[in-house]
Amino acid sequence: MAKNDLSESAPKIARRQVLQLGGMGLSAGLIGRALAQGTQGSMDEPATPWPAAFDPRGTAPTFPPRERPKPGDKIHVYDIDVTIGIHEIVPGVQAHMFLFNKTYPGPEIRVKEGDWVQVNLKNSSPEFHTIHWHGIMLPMEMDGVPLGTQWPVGPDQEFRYLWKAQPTGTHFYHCHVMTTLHQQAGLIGSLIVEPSGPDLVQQAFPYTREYTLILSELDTNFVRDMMSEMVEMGVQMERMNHSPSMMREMNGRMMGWFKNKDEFVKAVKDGYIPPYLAARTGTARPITPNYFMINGKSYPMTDPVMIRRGENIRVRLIGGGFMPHFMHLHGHDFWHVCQDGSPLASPVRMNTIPIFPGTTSDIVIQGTNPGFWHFHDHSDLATTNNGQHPGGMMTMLMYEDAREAGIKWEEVIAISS
Ligand SMILES: [Cu+2]
Repeated sequence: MAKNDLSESAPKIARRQVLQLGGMGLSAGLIGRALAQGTQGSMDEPATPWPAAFDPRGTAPTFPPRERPKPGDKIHVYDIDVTIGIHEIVPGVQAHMFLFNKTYPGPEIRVKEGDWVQVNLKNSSPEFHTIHWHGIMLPMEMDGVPLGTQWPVGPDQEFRYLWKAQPTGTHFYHCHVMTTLHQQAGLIGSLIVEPSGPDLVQQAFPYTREYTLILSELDTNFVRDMMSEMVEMGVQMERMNHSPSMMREMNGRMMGWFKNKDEFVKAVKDGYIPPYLAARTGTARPITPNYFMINGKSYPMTDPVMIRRGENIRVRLIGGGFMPHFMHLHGHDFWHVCQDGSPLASPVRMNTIPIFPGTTSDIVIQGTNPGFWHFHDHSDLATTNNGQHPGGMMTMLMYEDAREAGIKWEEVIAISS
């Protein structure tokens, strides 16, 4: 059984001194031995001193964002197709959603820092889309903001994104058109930029497995209403395509976009009803999420996070929705090691981590307490499915070697049921 040495301070001080003197070669040997002896469970310190120092000058891009690929540069090419499809959140609950390559979340993009990424976005849906590369330092034209830095990509159109992967860390990508529908209803995926040099997290907490958890939420009623409205609008637009006068009327007013504020104010005075006023469609109402998901699934359909005694695992948490979530792990503390991709100046020990919309946090969980442990949003609304507990943004940290550690889950189940 793994030895928990949280309360023993003297041996750890000695170990830190040895590590600092010995450098990486020696520390790797020690880590191996510590694993073999099952003493890796100490939470007090990383395996090596945290190498990241606070550097106030350090936010400049490593590579010039506006440079172009040179002959011989490695380019990763991804084809991403947007369609409308059906996604199942839990058995019996399906929603029509926009999908990147027919999956929710979309396919993971994982490259090394400094590699070129080319994404061929194809729009096979009847709506407009773009892709915003959240956290990436790239040329403005590749940033994916509709009518800000690019024309939205219309039905049957294609757009090629090209950028160099930087900075290192956990990021994500999402459609930037009407995000309350398009991002909520499916268009999101993880984007991992691995360091080209040493991985600071790996050095400090040698980890053997990693997991990416995209946190999001969805109002199935809102999405259903908006999707039906969209299909209806598509029919109208098809008619408009054959009517020059209607096209003129809509010019500059598509999706609530105007050239400037004055024009918008004047239009409202002249009778234009903005979409946020209920009178426009009769369906406008606040969004009330009723499903809370990890990688597109609600509990009990979420995937468990697996660990073994003495193992370090890295968990990348992505705030992919529009609500904050507070991920709490039972029976353990963990280390918060990266925020928005970058290593913290010093790892922070915690048991509940807030994940705000648009942020990413990397944590390292250490296998110090064998068993089966809840890992969930501590904001209770988010642990429901349509108001019913348990459900939602919840998963389990499961020790693969729990039985060897003497945990008899049959007995636990017998006691609790
Ligand atoms: Cu979109």
